[in-house]
Amino acid sequence: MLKKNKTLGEFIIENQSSFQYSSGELSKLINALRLAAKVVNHEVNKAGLVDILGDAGDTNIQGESQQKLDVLANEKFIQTLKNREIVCGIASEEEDDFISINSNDKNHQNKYVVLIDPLDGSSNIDVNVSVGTIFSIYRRVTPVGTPVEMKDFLQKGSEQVAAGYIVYGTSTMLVYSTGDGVNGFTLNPALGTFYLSHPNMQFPEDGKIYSVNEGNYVHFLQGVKDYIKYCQKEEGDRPYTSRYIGSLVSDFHRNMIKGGIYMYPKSSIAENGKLRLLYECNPMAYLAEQANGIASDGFGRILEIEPTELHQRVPFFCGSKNMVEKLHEFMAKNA
Ligand code: AHM
Ligand code: MG
Repeated sequence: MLKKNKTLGEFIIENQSSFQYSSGELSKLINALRLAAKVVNHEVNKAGLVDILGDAGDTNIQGESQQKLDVLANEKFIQTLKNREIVCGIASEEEDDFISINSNDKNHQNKYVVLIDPLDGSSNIDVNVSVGTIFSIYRRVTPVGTPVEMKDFLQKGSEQVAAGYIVYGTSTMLVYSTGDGVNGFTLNPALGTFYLSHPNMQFPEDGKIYSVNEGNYVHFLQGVKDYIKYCQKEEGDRPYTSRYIGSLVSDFHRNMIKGGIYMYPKSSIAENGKLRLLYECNPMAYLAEQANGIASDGFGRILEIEPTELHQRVPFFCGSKNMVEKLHEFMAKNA
């Protein structure tokens, strides 16, 4: 018999009243992201067909030019948020500067800014491996009705009011938190509806999976090298399993369900690692903490870092509590 799961739409309405200062604005914003996610999902799913359709000449007849999917995803999310007039500013991995919305309209009362990585891990698209979208939401710090400023975006991760991701995998899921735990919704592609499939997601306290690009091993700090050797040592429940998709969202998602640690350390070739603080690490760190996990730069909480630039990078370690704490021991001994 079919189980009747709650839809994302129903869930948003039911939970609206529990948001602090709720006016329905945050609910509308999450609804807008839900819509954009479905559009991008459709584009990602047909990625392999683009060349075939292109060969048939369809793209020329319709006057559409082929675009890289990450650029397309960026446009879809920005357009949707602009059209619904639901935010006052957007920052994206794909844009050099932040975008101010209705900046000259004094009647514009929207108070939220969104930071987004529209298609993370997009190098995986060509080889049919899952990718994701990451989003982070803050209340602006400058007065409503005025143009947004850089300081509205450069807020500590601990100030986030919501964050989440969409994973375009074997099934498409939207996972998010508004500060009251993490819930996951799976898309039924036939109906175009997200259903609550993973309520109250939690990182297991222990895990047996470590995810890191080991090709960079020689460039890592000694503390990270020592932790990797610890993971590989035959002792107790070790060696652990190594799993690295190269898509932060997918690696995080698997680790949250099964227990594990994700690492993108700094190295002698990348002094702050690769991942961006504002729209990759902060939202994932917020979700991790909401799900009983830890996210750090190897020494302290990601959510406590004071941002200085829109596209700044930080080392990132995230996952099951006991695994990240063990990593900290090695880092403290041998940074
Ligand atoms: P991107 O934003 O350019 O897609 O880069 C971010 C991605 C993460 O999803 C992934 O974990 C990491 O880069 C993989 O990097 P590497 O190939 O260096 O291991
Ligand atoms: Mg990215």
